[in-house]
Amino acid sequence: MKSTRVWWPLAGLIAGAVGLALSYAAAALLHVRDSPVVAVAEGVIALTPGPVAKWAIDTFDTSDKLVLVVGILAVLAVLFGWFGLLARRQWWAAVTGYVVLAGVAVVAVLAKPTPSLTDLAPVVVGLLGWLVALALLAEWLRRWELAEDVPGPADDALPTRRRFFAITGAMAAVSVLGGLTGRIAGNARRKAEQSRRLLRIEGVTAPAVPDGVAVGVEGVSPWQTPNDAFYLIDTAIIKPTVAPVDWELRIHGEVEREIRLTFADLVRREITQDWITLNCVSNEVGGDLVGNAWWSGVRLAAILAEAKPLPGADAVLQTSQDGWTCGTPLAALMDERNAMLAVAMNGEPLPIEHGFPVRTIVPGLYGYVSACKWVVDMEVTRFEDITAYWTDKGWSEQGPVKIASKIQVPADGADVPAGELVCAGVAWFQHTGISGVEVQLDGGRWQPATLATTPNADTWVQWRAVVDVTPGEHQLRVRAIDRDARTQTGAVADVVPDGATGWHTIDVTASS
Ligand SMILES: Nc1nc2c(c(=O)[nH]1)N[C@H]1C(S)=C(S)[C@@H](COP(=O)(O)O)O[C@H]1N2
Ligand SMILES: [Mo]
Repeated sequence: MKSTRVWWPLAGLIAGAVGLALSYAAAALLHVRDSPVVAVAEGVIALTPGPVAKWAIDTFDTSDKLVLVVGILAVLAVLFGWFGLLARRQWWAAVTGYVVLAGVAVVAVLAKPTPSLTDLAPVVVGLLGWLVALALLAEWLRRWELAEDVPGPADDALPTRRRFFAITGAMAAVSVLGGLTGRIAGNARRKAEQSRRLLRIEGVTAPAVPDGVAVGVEGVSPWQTPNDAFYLIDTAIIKPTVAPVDWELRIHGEVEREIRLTFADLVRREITQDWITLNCVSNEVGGDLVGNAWWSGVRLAAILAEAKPLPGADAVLQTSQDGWTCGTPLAALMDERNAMLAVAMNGEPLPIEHGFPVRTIVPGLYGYVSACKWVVDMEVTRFEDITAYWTDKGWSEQGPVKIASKIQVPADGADVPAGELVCAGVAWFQHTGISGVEVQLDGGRWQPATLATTPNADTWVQWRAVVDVTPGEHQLRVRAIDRDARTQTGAVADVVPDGATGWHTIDVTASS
């Protein structure tokens, strides 16, 4: 076997790294939000069928979407090695491989909302990087092979071998430099962070947690969820970084008057503020995809009234800067509830992850049909004429929240002392409100819990109850009652298509 043999896949791998690094640097320098690899990863997310998406939401922390990027890089590494092997005898096969990969990236980039020619430049740079790097490496590998073929002392091959290694080193350096350039130039995030830090919005006040909202049991979610503890759900790997000066919202479609709002236009209007609990349709019974914050923003009812929706319109198709969509009932945006274009969360400008500079918040609707982060477009339309991101994956067109309750203390599976056992947790049914919570021990009689207070019907409520447990194993259940005196159903439903139902049930072991 030729000693050059193992170097072909390595050359392919290094050429691959050069192309990726250069395209990453180009994306950063040209302010393209997604490098081609990230665009492909987001394309994979967009094409993921509903059941797989549900599994991924349950299985991974949503901030772990980088796993997908790493997976794509691993697949690429294998392909690059193979292309290197191919290049030895069939140069055109290797070139075809790179062109096909670039083609996949082009499709992913063009699938993004409002793609431009600039967005394609990183792909072109990457393809050129691959071809030039592989051509150079292959050239010197071939010379090395030829030198080895010449009969005589083996050291005849030494100069070409050295040359090949020098080029390999140079290519590796180019990859590292490209990567560093991308890191340093990719400062869109830093700029957005800076504009966020400097932003002061008149009328936004710090939250003051109302008296009496806590039952005072350790282990229950704090009534106000801090921003950095608030759950995160979105389809973006690289979060949109929109500076307020660059933000504009277009309201159009079936309206008498199209409206365009800049950030300055928006915050010049009257600011509304409220405590609102937001939750995700993908939250399992007992799950954590729910949080409560002090939201500040501008009421959508007033803005939409100025746009004057035409008779027959019943939906608003919202689109985010990264192309995510949701269909929201027009009525929920225009009735008396505090549906808003939110600009602040817990008294601070929205964190970038939560939709900076502007997102929608609608009390009483699941996030997937209402809470559009980085919102830039609202089309007044009809449900019969649209589909949206999650409805395309099998979720329901309408997503009113369902009544829910959970036990947080004691924890499921806990060992507890026998005797009087303090149980506590939260319950929510935004915009209808909770009037009671009941707990049940071992399938017995439902016992009323004590409720803390709430400032409105749009937030969760903490509850507390005491049950008497004998030594041994026990089962605890909770259910809530809404302000219209309807009791939460015990019928079990999956999160798909429109939210889970069933009583949260836990097991504990008591000992004396
Ligand atoms: N742009 C955008 N907005 C989005 C989503 C998204 O994927 N992209 N996910 C929605 C869903 S399913 C939920 S539950 C809420 C979650 O908001 P949070 O991440 O601020 O908690 O955002 C909604 N808004
Ligand atoms: Mo969600």
